[in-house]
Amino acid sequence: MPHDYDDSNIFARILRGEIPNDTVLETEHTLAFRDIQPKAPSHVLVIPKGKYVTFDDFAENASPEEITDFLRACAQIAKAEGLSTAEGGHGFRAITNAGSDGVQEVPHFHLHILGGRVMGPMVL
Ligand code: IU
Repeated sequence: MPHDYDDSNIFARILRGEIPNDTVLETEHTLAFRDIQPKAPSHVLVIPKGKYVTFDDFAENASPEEITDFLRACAQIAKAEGLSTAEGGHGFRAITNAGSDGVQEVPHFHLHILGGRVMGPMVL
């Protein structure tokens, strides 16, 4: 079944410039901004500019260029936020919620990058 993209979702509106955001990084295919309700000292949402609903939609349907751009942007953010273990940081958690069982609130694929404190065990 194809993924139905809802053009009125809040991240689509951010991408169209209709709603302000606290941008951390923008590349050709990717936008990253601070979560408005941060769950950690560093809480960045990374989204592709393309219209992908979930992680699996993105992984299946995005171009290799979009996927590489997205992943490299994530690594750049971890570094810039001081979280990269390769740069002396203490690491981070990267998570994505997909669909109703994943409790995804915004139907535009996004990765949460969380860091700046010990995250603790995964809570299910
Ligand atoms: P989720 O994975 O879809 O559940 O996460 C959505 C996130 O988007 C959540 O952490 C919200 O705080 C965040 N968010 C935001 O940063 N800006 C907004 O305008 C809205 C939600 I609505």
